[in-house]
Amino acid sequence: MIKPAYFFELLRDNGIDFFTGVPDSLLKDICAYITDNTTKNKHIISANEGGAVALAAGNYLATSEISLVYMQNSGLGNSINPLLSLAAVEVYSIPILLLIGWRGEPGTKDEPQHIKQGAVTLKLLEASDICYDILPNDFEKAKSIIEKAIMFAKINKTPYALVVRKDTFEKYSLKKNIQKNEYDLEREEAIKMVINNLQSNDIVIATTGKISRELYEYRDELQQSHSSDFLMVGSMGHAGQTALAIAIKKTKKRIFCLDGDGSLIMHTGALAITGSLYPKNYIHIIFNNQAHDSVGGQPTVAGNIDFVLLAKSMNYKNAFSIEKKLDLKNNIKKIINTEGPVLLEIKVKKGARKNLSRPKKNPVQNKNEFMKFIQC
Ligand SMILES: Cc1ncc(C[n+]2csc(CCOP(=O)(O)OP(=O)(O)O)c2C)c(N)n1
Repeated sequence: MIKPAYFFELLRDNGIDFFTGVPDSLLKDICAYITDNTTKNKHIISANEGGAVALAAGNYLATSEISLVYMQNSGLGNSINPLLSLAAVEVYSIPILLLIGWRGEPGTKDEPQHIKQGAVTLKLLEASDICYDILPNDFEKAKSIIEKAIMFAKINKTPYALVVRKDTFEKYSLKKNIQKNEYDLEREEAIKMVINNLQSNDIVIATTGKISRELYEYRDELQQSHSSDFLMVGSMGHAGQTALAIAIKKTKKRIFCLDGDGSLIMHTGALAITGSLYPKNYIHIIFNNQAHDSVGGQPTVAGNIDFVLLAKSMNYKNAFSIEKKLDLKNNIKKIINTEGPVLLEIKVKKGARKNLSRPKKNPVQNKNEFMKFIQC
């Protein structure tokens, strides 16, 4: 396996001193190493993968230097537009080294949301005329491939991708931002408190990552059905808009979107669309741990956002922020009964249970049961 330190130093020796992207579980060790060993202006965890490509373009325009853009292959879709209409040789011709975590690699076992993406990852790169190599997990073999990739990108002024398989990087634990924040609520506990206050016909749409997994486990623990919950296991950042469309079609039901701060930041503009439609039955709950907790705990910028102000400016009817367990306990009923669209930010600790399982129902079963539930 490749030591993150060796990879990082090799990039630096080859002129890469600007790093940006959205964290990925397969890249969590190298992402953590970059976070720990760069200053704020040299490493930007972007809102989404397209933003990372745009940042890399800006860095090149300002410095003539190539950047590293990292992402999970799930984020390739977000990056395709700026890759093809900004960085491509036919447009502005910008050198970028892409580092892409290959979830769902054919022949490996992975979650359903990664299967299709994994199967078409190389084809998407080929269709986009982006040259790539699969990164060997032996540093000596990887070294020449990395050097060649950077050289190719620089000479041809083009994006070049390194595709990263599972277990390519050696373990490295994030040192910055590891302290649990001061909040007294665990996310899982906060989810339970919300669920305990729902009625049997309420609908829940949950975002990508551990929020959906914790919700799923809690329904099992309560011996409740999962049919009122739609788990957005993929398509990070879009749970709010799926919830919105359901809310405007199912006006007699309350629709709860359980969102994460990383997910919300990924497509924040969607809040304005929700606000513009005034869905009275829409309750948007953000579990803000200021991190991409599900993929290694890399920080988000959510510690500096006033979500109440943000929601109000986006025309949400009501907005609240809670950070104390007791306040949540005492106010949750009242808050979820106020007129929507409502945004509730719950500030929670980073971290999750180590033994958290994954949904046992597949997405199509989830969809079918959910659609049946919401017809009633
Ligand atoms: C488009 C896209 N980019 C990246 C990922 C990888 N990913 C899965 S969950 C996650 C973090 C989500 O963070 P947040 O919404 O704050 O929830 P938390 O994990 O902190 O509960 C990321 C980056 C993804 N699934 N899709």
